[in-house]
Amino acid sequence: MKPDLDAFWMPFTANRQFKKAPRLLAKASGMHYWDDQGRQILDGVAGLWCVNAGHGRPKIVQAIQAQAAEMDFAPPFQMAHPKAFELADQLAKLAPAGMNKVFFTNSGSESVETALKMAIAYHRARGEGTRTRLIGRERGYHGVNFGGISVGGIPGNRKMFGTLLGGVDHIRHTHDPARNAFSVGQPEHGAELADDLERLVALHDASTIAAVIVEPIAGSTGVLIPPKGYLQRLREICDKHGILLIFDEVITGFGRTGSPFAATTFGVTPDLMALAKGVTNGSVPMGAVLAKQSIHDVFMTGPEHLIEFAHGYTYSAHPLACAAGLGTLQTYADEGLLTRASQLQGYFAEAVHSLKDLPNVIDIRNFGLVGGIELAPIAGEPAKRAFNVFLDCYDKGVMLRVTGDIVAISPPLIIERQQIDQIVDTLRGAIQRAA
Ligand code: PXG
Ligand code: PLP
Repeated sequence: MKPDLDAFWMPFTANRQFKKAPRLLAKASGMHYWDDQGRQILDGVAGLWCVNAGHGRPKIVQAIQAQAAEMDFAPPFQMAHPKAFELADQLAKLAPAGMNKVFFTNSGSESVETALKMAIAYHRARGEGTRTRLIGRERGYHGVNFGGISVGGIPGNRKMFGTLLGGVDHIRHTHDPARNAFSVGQPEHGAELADDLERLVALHDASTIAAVIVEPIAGSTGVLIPPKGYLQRLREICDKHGILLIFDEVITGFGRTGSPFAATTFGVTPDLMALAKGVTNGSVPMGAVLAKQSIHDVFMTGPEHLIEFAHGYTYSAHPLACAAGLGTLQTYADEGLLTRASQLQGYFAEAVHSLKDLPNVIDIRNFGLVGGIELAPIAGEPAKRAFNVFLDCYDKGVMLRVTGDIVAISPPLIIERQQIDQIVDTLRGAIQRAA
């Protein structure tokens, strides 16, 4: 029995195309989905970069069920419940040293807005209220709210929505196929692209800049891996000018790069970190911002009965999300999932780079358990070749993501080697058929 598809205006979807040939998922377990016809589909993208421990994990399911029965909701303003503190404590222990304050949100987009507001308010609270400017990066994705699309660097996500947030500028992206195509892991060339921040400092003056926000690895715009030394250089320039560095780790968080966070993998500690997705394994919506103690402490002045940071969501630290988060972190710990990508990345890299000689493959990029395969567009029809590959793979039982003419792979971290082979073999056939 098919539902009536008319009313649901689907997010980031070609609605008319979809409704002519819907792809309906009905069930999920471990590495797989099943569609409404009972067909099994291997999950090559962890749902949407979020189901890092695989689907239907018992500790997460049980935690949500028990919490729903015990207490459905607790107001987060001037009230709280114990699991919020427990989860915050555990996240702080996973985070890079010093990032030990946790502010809960409900999505990556909300985490981004929260981090941007924290950055501006932080400077004001410490007496440098001129630092209001926010710097993003071309090809950045920071969710879909106004702050996020303003610092974001995806023209298609920005152009329909007016003048956006004022006082925003962008540094250059790091994608440089002329020098770095088919790099295995971090590209050699491009650390100097971080110096583009110096250009904006020279233009605007550091005294007007609050923060720079980047994804350590840009996911949504096609898996752009930071060149060797780039993030370190960005950190140095921020420090030199008193600018806060925000890492958007919505995709890179929770084991994707081989350690808990990209910050830990690349050895660069930001001042604020935006998280979501993997914090609950995608099971209940939740996001979080991790902040350095020193940032938090600036707010903790003034009369004690007054609210220090005028921000928060009705569903911040929602009991179901906190329960799911605790079950998720337990599952990651039990199975060593936050470092599993470091063991599999050699095999994964070799597998994805085996697609190198196929027709129209113009670049392959990888790090940890994330891969991007860039295809030459069909003349006059950008994004169509990769979309055809996506549809073909789905038809053959493998779910992937495409953005433009780039195919992204980011499987659950429980993946086995033969499942990596299945993804790559299916993709090989689809790329050949799309020639
Ligand atoms: N920042 C980053 C770096 C993200 O990848 C968000 C913020 C927003 O999170 P929410 O939970 O508000 O969606 C994301 C989300 C894709 C794709 O096609 C990626 C995301 C979302 C939708 C599609 O790669 N990432
Ligand atoms: N709009 C109205 C009218 C509200 O009362 C609220 C919250 O109380 C919101 C929006 C914000 O909702 P949320 O806290 O879920 O982000």
